[in-house]
Amino acid sequence: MVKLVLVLGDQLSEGIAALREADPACDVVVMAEVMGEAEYVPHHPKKIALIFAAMRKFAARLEGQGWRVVYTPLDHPENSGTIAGELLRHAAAFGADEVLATQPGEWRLIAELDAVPLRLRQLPDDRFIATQAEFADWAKGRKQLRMEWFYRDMRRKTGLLMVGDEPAGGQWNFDHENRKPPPEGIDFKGPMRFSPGGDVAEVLALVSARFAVNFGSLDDFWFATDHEQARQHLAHWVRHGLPRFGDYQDAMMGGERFLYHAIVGLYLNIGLLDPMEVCQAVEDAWKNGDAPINAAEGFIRQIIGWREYVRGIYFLEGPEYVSRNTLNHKRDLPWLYWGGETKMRCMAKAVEQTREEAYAHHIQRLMVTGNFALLAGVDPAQMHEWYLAVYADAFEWVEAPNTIGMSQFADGGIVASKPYISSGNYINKMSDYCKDCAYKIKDKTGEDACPFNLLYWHFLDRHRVRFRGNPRMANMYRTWDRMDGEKRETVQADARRFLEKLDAGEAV
Ligand code: FAD
Ligand code: DLZ
Ligand code: SF4
Repeated sequence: MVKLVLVLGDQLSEGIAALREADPACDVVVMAEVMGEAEYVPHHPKKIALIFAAMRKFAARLEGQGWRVVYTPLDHPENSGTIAGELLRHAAAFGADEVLATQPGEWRLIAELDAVPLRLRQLPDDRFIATQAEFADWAKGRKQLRMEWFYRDMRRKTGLLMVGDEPAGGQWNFDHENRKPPPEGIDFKGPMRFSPGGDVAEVLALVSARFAVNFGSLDDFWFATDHEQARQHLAHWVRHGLPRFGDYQDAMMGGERFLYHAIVGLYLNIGLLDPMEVCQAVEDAWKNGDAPINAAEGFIRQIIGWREYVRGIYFLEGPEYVSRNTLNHKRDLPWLYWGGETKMRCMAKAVEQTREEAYAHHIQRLMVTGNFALLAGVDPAQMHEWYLAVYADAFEWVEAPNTIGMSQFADGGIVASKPYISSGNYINKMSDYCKDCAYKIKDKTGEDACPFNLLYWHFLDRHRVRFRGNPRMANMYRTWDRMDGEKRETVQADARRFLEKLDAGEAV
């Protein structure tokens, strides 16, 4: 009997479990552009275009390999609008009674597939270094799920940057070398850009017509949309960007959107690149003397450490993880996240490039937009939806632990042992934003004081009961407690005034 083989928009890997299990001689691959997936959060138009264009090319690739593919474009007259609907429609058409799927990266869609009234098997997505069971075993009985310990196991498992049983370079982690402030100039011209060919242009026209109201610009679409292009992009970055990736990993510059970052998350997460292939390219560059160890280790840690770790957390913690709100933060997401006017240059720059590129790098996400939301007490669920919508690399399994856990501390400290908060000082040290900002970074109180300076103390003060005993935060509280009482009251009053303006929708 014919089986249907579901391939989702972020499962564009030839070796994906459902395809491995299927028989090209008789089974039918189902791929569908559906409003259900495109609309459940208001995805950035560039993200939708990337996924649709890459899906179309992947479908053609599978056909070239002899698969029978039924592909539903978004504007197909019989498009049912959901993945489940498309499976049912094609099951009836082909007389299929069984569906092979690879487990989606989101609980919502896992549940949707479970509810399809067909015999449907969800096979484990094994495009990762660690299985979900392996992560659960590692986590069992541990008081703290420290990424660093998990990462070391992944180094041993993959053999990446290992010399026998020892870490290459004599250390597991070179992070302390990867915190340089912004350099004078950047000698890397940024990611490889691909001009959209006819098929991609068609997708751009469709997305432009159907998602015109979504936040995000579709202009200058340059993403790779197939495996060959993604590999060219990777080779280009390994040669020109990797050598200084480590040094300036945390730096931020108003005129440089990409610095030395790899911009590979979007390709890895939809299957155009494979995590081991990416790490091996980086390890080879280090072995050949083309990249220093701090760059190679720093990068490989992100992929086999952080990326695998957050996936483990997502599946370990279950579907309700995304609604956690340990700090009971309730403020609505300020309009400035959708492009509303703001005088804060760091926020304006991060949001501007998010709108134009569907990209911001890690420190912009964590220490600018994430930090501001945490300090201001924004509802983490609304932050989660925002991050999931606006970044081309955003899929819930990777986005949610980063937002709910690492950035907003809404999981109570599973991912982060203390909240990632900072005053304006950190942003000033790591960026060139502050010198051209309407606010004064050195001012701690008053109309012109950097809002991060005000809100930092406001956060610590309002969460004193929870965090006072955290040894990693004791210094912060000592500094606050040593401050003159009148000054403390002024800081609090100024912070409250700032939040009132924010809530009133004023341009802050
Ligand atoms: P680089 O800086 O060049 O790093 C290389 C790769 O390492 C990334 O592509 C990614 O695959 C991996 N990586 C690095 N840090 C992390 C991390 N913390 N978690 C998982 N993988 C990591 N990453 C996503 O892939 N999708 C998301 O939806 C996402 N949402 C985030 C939300 C918040 C609030 C924060 C703080 C971080 C988020 N990240 C997310 C992690 C990180 O910011 C991005 O992976 C990175 O910015 C992507 O850019 P890049 O490809 O240039 O990465
Ligand atoms: C994100 C996304 C979008 C925008 N559109 C589609 C689509 O039309 N068809 C599809 O198969 N997948 C799409 N995706 C990816 C899914 O939402 C993704 O598989 C889940 O979020 C799980 O990671
Ligand atoms: Fe951001 Fe404050 Fe610096 Fe302005 S002064 S850019 S608000 S950190």
